Amino acid sequence: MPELIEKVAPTSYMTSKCTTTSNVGLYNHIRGFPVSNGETGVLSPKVRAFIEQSVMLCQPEQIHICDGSNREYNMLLRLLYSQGTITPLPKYENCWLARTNPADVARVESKTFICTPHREDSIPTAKENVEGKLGNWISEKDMEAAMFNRFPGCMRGRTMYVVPFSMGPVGSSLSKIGIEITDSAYVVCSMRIMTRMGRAVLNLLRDNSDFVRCLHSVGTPASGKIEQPSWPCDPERTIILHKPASNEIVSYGSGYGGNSLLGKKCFALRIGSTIAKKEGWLAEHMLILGITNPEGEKRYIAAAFPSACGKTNLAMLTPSLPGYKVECIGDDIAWMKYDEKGQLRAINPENGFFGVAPGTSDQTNPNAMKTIFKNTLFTNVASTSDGGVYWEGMENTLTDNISVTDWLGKPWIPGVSKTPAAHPNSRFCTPAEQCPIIDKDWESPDGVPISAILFGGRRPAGVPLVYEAFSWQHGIFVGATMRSEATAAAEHKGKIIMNDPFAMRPFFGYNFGSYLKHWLTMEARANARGAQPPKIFHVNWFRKDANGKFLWPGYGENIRVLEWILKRINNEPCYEKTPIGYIPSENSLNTAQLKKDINIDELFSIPKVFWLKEADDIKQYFDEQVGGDLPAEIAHELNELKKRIGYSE
Ligand code: GTP
Ligand code: SPV
Ligand code: MN
Repeated sequence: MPELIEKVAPTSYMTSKCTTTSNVGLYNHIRGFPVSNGETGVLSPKVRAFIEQSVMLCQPEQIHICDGSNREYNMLLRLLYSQGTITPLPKYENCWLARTNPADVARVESKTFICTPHREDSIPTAKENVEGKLGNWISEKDMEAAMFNRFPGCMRGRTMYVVPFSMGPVGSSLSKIGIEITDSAYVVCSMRIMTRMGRAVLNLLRDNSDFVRCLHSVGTPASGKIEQPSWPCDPERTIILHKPASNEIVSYGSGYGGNSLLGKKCFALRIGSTIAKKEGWLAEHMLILGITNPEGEKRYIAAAFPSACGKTNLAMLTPSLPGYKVECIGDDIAWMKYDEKGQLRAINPENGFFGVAPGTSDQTNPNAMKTIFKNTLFTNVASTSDGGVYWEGMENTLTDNISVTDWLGKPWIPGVSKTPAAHPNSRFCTPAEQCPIIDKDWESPDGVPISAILFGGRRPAGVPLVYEAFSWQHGIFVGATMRSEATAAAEHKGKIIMNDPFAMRPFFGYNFGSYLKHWLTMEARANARGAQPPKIFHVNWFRKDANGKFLWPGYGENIRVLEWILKRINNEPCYEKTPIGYIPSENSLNTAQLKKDINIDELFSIPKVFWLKEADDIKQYFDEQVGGDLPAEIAHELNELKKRIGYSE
């Protein structure tokens, strides 16, 4: 039983509010703190202990145990409205807009830590005098100190919500349970959309089984002054801590997305990847889609692209090619495990989409547009005078009689205002079941069979539209060497090209070198069951021409790339070998009815000078960032790549 919170709360804080220890009021108090909602009688000893410890540490005004009902959701929306956190969007059905404190708009990777006994359990050993970029480690002592400096009394005057949630369908053998304790009603409402939340989950825990302990507070600045009472936060002291050994997550200071909806990146990826390593499966930053070809053959594909690089869009793609059908299982996270036949199967552990708003339109992602205009919480988008939302990409929805208010609440004039109307990381939080192309098996407890894994990113130069890895091991090298332009999803500024292996750089729960070794074992796991692992591909929708224009139209046209991938899954000989992998052979990528000015040759060119430099950069990255933790197989793949591109030292 983890005792971290108990340890952090010194005895002086451990005094309960009520002076009597009798059972009087057992059903409406926990350690003397009033319970405003929920029965305490159904709490298992472990759940009760977690609440008791958190209550005594955080000293809330009252405790609300969430049941997940509509009544509760509506009550919390009313509360958020009365506090000025959200405003209604009367143009749509049950949609709301939250404007955050402008200092709390994205994940904060520099303040995210993994706590293990030894640094090398969490992160690779970077070269001397080089800043490690593959995660941050914190010692147990420092984690305790960080908590002690922030949490005692942090919920005074606030309600503490207890949010029992399931990642994956309630009761599925692939699902995992967590409890998030938070002082943010916005977080509760978002968790209700993004996870299966409420009484059914508490009931599952009645056998006193374990769960992931998630403690969250939006915090209060050390000065005591809350800048924006409608969005309390403490950006200066924001910290996100994970302790895989005891399945604990502690997050302080931010109410935004991946910082505060702890089921998502913290649990499903960081803690999830450590559990997956132990249990022999994979927890990945991947969308899952189903694709049916005109002959009626259906395959499922998983794809890892870094944050804000196109997962939601690909997961809901509207094919431009006739006869194809795409269905969506998930847009952000995949948990994948082999079945007894050696078939990799994936579930989406989430229940909703927390998707990037800007760029979403009837032209780019019509299925998202059909999903998000009911029961949706928007954050940091712009609003319109007719009670709707607006963001970059929705230009053609504006008419002369409609005025726009930007994400900061200021008037915004199209063509005149110099700043974006919506924050580039503004998001919609919407129920997955509302997606018109949600797959009929999206909640299947057994998951769906995965036939191919895609890696990709924003590569403005040098990287072709698609290539196939030569082998599983080469595919892991391709994942390990992924790079992409930075986006607004985290605090990085500018469009620098960053390494983002497996699109997991901000989300590894353990040493990246061990992660690669774990991936390498997945081939033998399939072989041991008489099967092969899925084929691996790399895609790049973002290559640009000399004028900085995208070479590829992307979005619905990406079906052409998926079609070629389907043919390769069926082992059609529609490829040619290049130094970096297999690309479509002449005429095997369907370009019928594509706009004439698309330069396919440039899209697929593999410039030697570029790849020589890329190989150098990869070598430097591995040497500086991964060092002795790099598996020999991956170092070997780099040497093989160098040989193929004609590298001489
Ligand atoms: P996270 O939720 O942060 O993990 O991101 P995501 O990978 O789901 O990204 P998303 O699909 O929301 O895309 C982010 C941005 O990329 C949006 O502004 C899209 O319009 C843009 N985008 C997506 N697909 C394409 C494409 O095929 N071509 C181009 N040019 N842009 C795209
Ligand atoms: C990402 O940044 O990859 C997201 C959004 O999916 S957040 O939930 O904020 O992490
Ligand atoms: Mn994501």
